[in-house]
Amino acid sequence: MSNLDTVFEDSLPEDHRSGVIAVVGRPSVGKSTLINRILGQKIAIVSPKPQTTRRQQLGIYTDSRCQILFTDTPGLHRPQHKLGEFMVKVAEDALRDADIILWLVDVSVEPTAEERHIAETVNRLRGQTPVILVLNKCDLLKPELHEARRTSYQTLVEGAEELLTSALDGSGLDALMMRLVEMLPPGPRYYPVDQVSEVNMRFIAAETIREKIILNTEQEIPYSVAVEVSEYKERSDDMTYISATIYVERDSQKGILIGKGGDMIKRIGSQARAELGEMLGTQVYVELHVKVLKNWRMDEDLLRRLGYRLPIKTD
Ligand SMILES: Nc1nc2c(ncn2[C@@H]2O[C@H](COP(=O)(O)OP(=O)(O)OP(=O)(O)O)[C@@H](O)[C@H]2O)c(=O)[nH]1
Ligand SMILES: [Mg+2]
Repeated sequence: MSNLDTVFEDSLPEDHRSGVIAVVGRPSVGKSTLINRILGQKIAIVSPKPQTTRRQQLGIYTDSRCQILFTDTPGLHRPQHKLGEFMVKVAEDALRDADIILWLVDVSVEPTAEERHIAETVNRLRGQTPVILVLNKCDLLKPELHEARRTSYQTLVEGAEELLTSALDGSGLDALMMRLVEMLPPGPRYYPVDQVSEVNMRFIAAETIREKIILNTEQEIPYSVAVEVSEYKERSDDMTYISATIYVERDSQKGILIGKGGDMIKRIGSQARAELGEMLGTQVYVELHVKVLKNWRMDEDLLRRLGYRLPIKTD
């Protein structure tokens, strides 16, 4: 790095802006896809199945003018078990703590009763925080329906401006970023320029394995698994060893996850190994074990043991 670059890095422009943007909405509207796309890097797992994201996850966008801290959140829904309650609480906390709320909706479908329930949550918790209604998945919407759909979503939240985006093909994202920079308050850079998230490789490994399970299984299985990495070792410069336990709720789920002759667990392992290998630039060895932890989603103690803990608030 030249001296000039160093000076540029150290001295931020006078009107440098920063802040926290909570990305909230119904499951599957594209919250994680949007953040990954803006960051140009996969920091959160994505799947066509609802309730993929389970925790709050930070995505850090930095350029010379601003630092934007995106919080990806679990989809807001009516919880059916303790894990669901935890997920909704995480999203609600993120809403309360934000400088700006991005409320994502799937503009390719009409608002449902579920969406009206979320509108009620957003309106109740937002206080004075500005809300941008992000009409995502516009690539799936016929242009002649734009106006009608815009109106049906606009009526759900008072005084929100709205923007059409496609997190999949990137359209509308430059306009969204420009608007966010305009709206953010002046503020410092909180994280180093090259940091894009707060999670460590152990967590990324567990999430990557969970994503491959979600993509390869059906019905209850995607929702009934938790993944815990018990060992993560860089055995040499070109070899990483990862051992993980997949917890399921019932014996029958264990059987399905292992598959005939172990073919399902092998497929999950090899897909995770390929993705992690590309990410790490090393050979990766993934060892997977499946264990039954009866009804863990209903049990607060087990949830805590698996790391689903709400942060302790100091204020
Ligand atoms: N066509 C289209 N598909 C999209 C778009 N954004 C996301 N998707 C797809 O929608 C599905 C859900 O995306 P996610 O990013 O996992 O959604 P999410 O809102 O994070 O979902 P949860 O974590 O379950 O709350 C995936 O299959 C994405 O590829 C979009 O703009 N257009
Ligand atoms: Mg998500």
